[in-house]
Amino acid sequence: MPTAFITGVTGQDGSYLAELLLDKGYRVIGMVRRSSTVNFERIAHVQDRIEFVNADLLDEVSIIEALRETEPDEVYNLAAQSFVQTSFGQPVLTGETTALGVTRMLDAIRIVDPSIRFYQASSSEMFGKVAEVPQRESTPFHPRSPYGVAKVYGHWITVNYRESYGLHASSGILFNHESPRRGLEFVTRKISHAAAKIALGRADELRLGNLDAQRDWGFAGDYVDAMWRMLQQDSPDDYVVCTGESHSVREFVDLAFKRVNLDYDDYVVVDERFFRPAEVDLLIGDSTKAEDVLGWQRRTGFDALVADMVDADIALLEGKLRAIS
Ligand code: NAP
Ligand code: G4F
Repeated sequence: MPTAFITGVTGQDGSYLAELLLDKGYRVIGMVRRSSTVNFERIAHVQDRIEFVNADLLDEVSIIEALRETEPDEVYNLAAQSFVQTSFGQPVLTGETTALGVTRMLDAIRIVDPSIRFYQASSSEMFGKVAEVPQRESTPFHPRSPYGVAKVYGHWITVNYRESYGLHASSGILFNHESPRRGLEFVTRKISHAAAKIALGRADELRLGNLDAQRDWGFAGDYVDAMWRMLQQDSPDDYVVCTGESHSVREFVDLAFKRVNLDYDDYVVVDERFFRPAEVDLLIGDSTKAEDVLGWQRRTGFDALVADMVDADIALLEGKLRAIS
């Protein structure tokens, strides 16, 4: 039974990845940082099958100890300060966690057991002010936020440890992926949750920023399969994972409100507070390499994703779901 070690196991992707690996028969270790309350909402349904170990991306000794104690075969580094808007207000913390945190993980692996296979959660946000359309593995990076800059660092330090120390370290350049478990501050979940609240008469407006931004949105449950496939390859490499379709925030909000038979124009207010100092206007990826080499395919389309998110938020608000899992 192989052992997988997941950082960020309490996050959206960590919860889907833990499910996938448990289903495959892995022993799953979840690295969690200390907090004053338990935040296991997304993994409550599989919590009894995960072994938890305390460590923090900001503290390399704690990571070394956690790896020594649990002896994993594969490490999936999903932990990060992952919200772009926050990275403008907390750029140093974002750099410490999202950039240097990757070095701490890689260094801990180098010290404890360099045969451990490593996955780094890179991001389409690295393409930023895009140099070509669609974006692929060879597209140059031009990040537009402290988060994007930190992810570029994390990406290149992963490549560097692969080249310098021969680590089996791969980087998944994942485009936006969403689900009913998405954090409430991200635009898709903010919209699905608000559409559900308004439909149930518990809110009467939704304040958003740039409605014209375009993203290549997929379903998180489909994307964690690509992470696992990367670590099963003989050689480490970098892969773009995306749908190859782009939609605007306006299209997402339109579809979400239509799902509850409402017109978004009656409820959406554009609010300057949600605009960013620098924006990524358009993301659309080309995942040919992941499809050809990994045999990866996405299963969920855009319309189904929006419908699932709105339906899950309605069920949550009506008390039919205790938590989104
Ligand atoms: P998420 O829901 O925000 O989860 C982030 C996770 O990181 C949480 O479990 C959080 O723990 C943990 N974390 C934060 N700071 C930490 C620290 N100092 N030490 C240990 N753990 C820490 O993010 P996600 O959407 O699942 O994304 C997973 C990864 O993929 C992230 O690296 C993100 O940047 C990257 N990514 C995401 C997307 C996307 O569209 N979702 C696209 C490309 C790349 P707490 O629960 O304790 O806060
Ligand atoms: O949902 P978002 O906050 O996601 P963003 O910035 O694309 O970042 C996400 O995807 C990245 C992959 O490309 C990940 F690496 C990252 O960790 C994260 O998961 O914003 C999407 C778009 C932006 O253009 C934003 O300006 O929606 C626009 N937007 C418009 N109104 C809004 C809002 N975003 C948020 N969060 N809130 C709004 O009210």
